[in-house]
Amino acid sequence: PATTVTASLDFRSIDLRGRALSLAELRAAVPRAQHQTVADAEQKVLDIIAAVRSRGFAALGEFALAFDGVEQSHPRVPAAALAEALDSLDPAVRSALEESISRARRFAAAQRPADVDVELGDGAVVSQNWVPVGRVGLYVPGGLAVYPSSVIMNVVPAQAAGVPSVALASPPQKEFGGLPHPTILAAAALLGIDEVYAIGGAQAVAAFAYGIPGPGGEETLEPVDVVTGPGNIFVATAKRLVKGVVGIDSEAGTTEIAILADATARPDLVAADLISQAEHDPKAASVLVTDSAELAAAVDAELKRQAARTKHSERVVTALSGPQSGVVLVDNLEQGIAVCDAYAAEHLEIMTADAPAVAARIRNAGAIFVGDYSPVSLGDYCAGSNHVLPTSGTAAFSSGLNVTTFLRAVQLINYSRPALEEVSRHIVSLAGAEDLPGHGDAVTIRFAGE
Ligand code: HSO
Ligand code: ZN
Repeated sequence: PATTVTASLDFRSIDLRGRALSLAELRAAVPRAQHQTVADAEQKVLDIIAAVRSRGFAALGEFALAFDGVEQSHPRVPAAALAEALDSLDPAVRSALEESISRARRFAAAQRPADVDVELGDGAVVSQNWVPVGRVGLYVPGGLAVYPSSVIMNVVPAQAAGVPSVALASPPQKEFGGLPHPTILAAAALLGIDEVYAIGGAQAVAAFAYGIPGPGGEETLEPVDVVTGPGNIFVATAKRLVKGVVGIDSEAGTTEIAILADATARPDLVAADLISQAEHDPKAASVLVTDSAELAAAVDAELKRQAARTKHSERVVTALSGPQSGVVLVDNLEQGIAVCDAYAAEHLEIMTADAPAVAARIRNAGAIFVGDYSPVSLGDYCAGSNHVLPTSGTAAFSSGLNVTTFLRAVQLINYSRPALEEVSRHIVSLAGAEDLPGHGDAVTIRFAGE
């Protein structure tokens, strides 16, 4: 019953007031989950990768039987199954997905960086062109968390980047006749993805990274250049192991929300937003940073009230009571900003007076949600922004999924004869200084005999 659950809600408090802390001390002070080690998963995943590489589709069939309980002759999802999933999609969900796709596409299209041409001297032209990768493989988890919204978040920036080939894999589901979950298939169909496979976890990552060679058609699964998508520990380990063979997006960890709020914030909204991300996982992190002890107390009361009523109460209470969650009390907004930068949240909400001005002062966050009407759930589904964001403090050096994830900056060098001649003596000098005279000769040979 709800009362027992909320009685045990313990949103811990970390009081940093009156303390001048270095960055290292701040990082140690903010609530943060302990990372589990992946050593266990590693050997299993290495075996899976080796099996997929040596025995291809036959190995995939064995894994489908062993892990998913499904007899599978071939993992490719037939076009008719994609069309059928779209036809049977609930109309309200379909129109929500369409709105989400349309906003994400408009924003992604605008992200494409401009190519540049610079003439550094007469006839000395260097350019930088943004070129999409050739092929992307997206893994979508099955099981408990079925997130068609994540299909959109992964596919839209790849398509906007101009990636010519996008494939998707999701585990075969026994209850859906060995196909991936129908809402995943429907989302793929809405996005115009027709290459979909019923392959689970680490074996999907392996199949994408190395491809499955064959004579062509369905007997071949072409390798990709980039693998993206969330997943469990096996998927994360597989992505880490194939990194370098292919590019990967960041290893998405358990979701996090931090809220920077002052006395002007509404405790009911703060609590609802902390709960919304705690709902994902008992290990999810919900952190409030505030200079108002009154707000902290009011949010604590609201959390107890709302957590008792929410559908996934137990999971929410566990997440809010964990060592990864809590309220951080600070002296003022200045210190609050320093705490938020040290924490580098996946999602950071600003609920203060003049929220846009405060948001402008934040350096580290995966995405920043400004003011009372920009909750994280908006960004999860329908803002137009991307919900695949760096977690566990990695926002300090990395970005969420966006169009540039799927682009490379290729530089072009195009000098004329006189333009090369103008810098030739510098090349010869530097080649000499590096004891690489062949480098200099490769220039002077072009002007020999004059
Ligand atoms: N908040 C999650 C994304 C998500 N929420 C998917 C709902 N569905 C990580 O950013
Ligand atoms: Zn979410």
